[in-house]
Amino acid sequence: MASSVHSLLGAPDDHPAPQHAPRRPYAPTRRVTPANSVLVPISRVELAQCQTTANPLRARPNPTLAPAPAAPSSLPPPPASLPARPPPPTAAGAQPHKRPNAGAGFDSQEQEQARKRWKGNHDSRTVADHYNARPNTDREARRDSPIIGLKKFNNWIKSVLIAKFGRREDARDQPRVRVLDLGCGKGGDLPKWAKAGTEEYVGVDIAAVSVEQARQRWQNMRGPRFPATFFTLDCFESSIEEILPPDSVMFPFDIVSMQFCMHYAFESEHKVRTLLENVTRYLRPGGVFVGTIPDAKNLFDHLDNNTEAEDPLAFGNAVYSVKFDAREWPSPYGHRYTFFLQDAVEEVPEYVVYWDNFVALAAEYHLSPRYCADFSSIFADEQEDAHFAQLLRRMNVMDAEGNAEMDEDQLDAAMLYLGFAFVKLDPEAGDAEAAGRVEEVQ
Ligand code: GTG
Ligand code: SAH
Repeated sequence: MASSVHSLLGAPDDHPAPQHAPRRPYAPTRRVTPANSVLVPISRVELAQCQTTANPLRARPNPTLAPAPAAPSSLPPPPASLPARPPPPTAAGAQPHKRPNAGAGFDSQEQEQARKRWKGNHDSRTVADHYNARPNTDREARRDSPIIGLKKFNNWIKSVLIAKFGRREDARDQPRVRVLDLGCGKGGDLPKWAKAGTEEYVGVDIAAVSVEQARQRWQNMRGPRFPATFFTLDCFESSIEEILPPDSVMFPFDIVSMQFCMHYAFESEHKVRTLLENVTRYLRPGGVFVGTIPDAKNLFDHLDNNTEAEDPLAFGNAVYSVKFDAREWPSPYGHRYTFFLQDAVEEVPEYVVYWDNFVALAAEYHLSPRYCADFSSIFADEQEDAHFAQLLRRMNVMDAEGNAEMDEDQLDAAMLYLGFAFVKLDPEAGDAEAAGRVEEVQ
């Protein structure tokens, strides 16, 4: 281990390098920060990243794990093998948990509370560690992202969904909305919510470093800012009641948003039920739950069309890869695959969302499906709308000639997803659909 570190960094001065070892000049080719940044003190967020994340690249290989099967040649460099499934929990509470990824700015009492809220298992920790370790590139560096076209396209899709469902339809003279953004990440959707006329925003995420970055982005937002608060929580294990202060739930939320996040919950029914509790707990009747997830049908179509591949459980291209544990799974929960997306998601375990099962479960929480469309349909339909067509150009998803910034590989990765919206029904107001469902489950 030590020798490999030395060969990368050069030997330290008190241990002169042997004559035969040529010194390597320090000449990094892919700097993340400008060359003068060593003179800038480490930021609170960087410090939290160092303290709270496990860099998988630094992990020693586990000799007991079988080597990963060879990936098809078109895939990016083969990722490490899947993390082993955690052992089933025992009555004693199983393994010691790593501390929650408490971010910068927490005092020790807050850290203790965050620790108590941390009930995550192995896969949740992998997800949180991954997102905590993702660098917060500035807008300029973002332009060099190899998937910048895909990111812009995703942002256009989310803008469309927010414009369609993130406004109050029933209050023309008071159209402003209170938003709960579960899995808010670094707050990439804050500008979209600002455009949608948000009155108040609450962002929640399991990754404390991302939460802190979201808070900073909100503080740096230009123009009039809506009030916003940010919290760290595992939304699939703990109740938002634990974190939301009484004044922030005095009025219900109009919108709950969950972008590129919900699929992580489908590890177990318990997690999905906790998520649905959190979505609906403070959502007003008539309020909307809007989100984006991988489209299971699309995933399986890719898998089934992959007949030439060396590994029948894997597919992908130069920018992404998907590798299933198994093609068939006996339950609508826990059907796991590992997802890699260049410059966004590195080897993170995800779970298939069986849509019909989810709709049935959501009905128990008075959520009625209003919209479900894959990204290619959303694109085909909404680009017909003059406002959204203009937005495609303004957000640089397409140029004036109608050429997309995405290449074929990014396009394929982008089209794996779907967008959805549910409305919360009100059984007490005699809403027949909701009342029927409630009777069914009682
Ligand atoms: P990210 O984690 O780099 O965050 P942002 O910088 O906020 O995003 N994405 C994420 N996941 C989990 C998936 C997935 O599972 N599948 C697929 N296909 N895509 C996924 O990236 C998060 C983004 O990655 C998501 O939105 C998805 O598109 C994708 P980014 O999109 O780069 O920026 C969002 C907005 O924030 C842009 O309009 C920026 O201009 C704006 N912004 C505001 N302040 C800042 C700032 O300080 N820095 C940067 N970089 N952007 C800022
Ligand atoms: N919604 C943001 C971020 C998407 S990335 C956007 O669209 O840009 C997925 C996010 O889900 C990550 O920030 C990750 O930390 C969060 N997440 C995953 N599991 C979670 C959980 N159990 N509770 C809360 N957030 C979770």
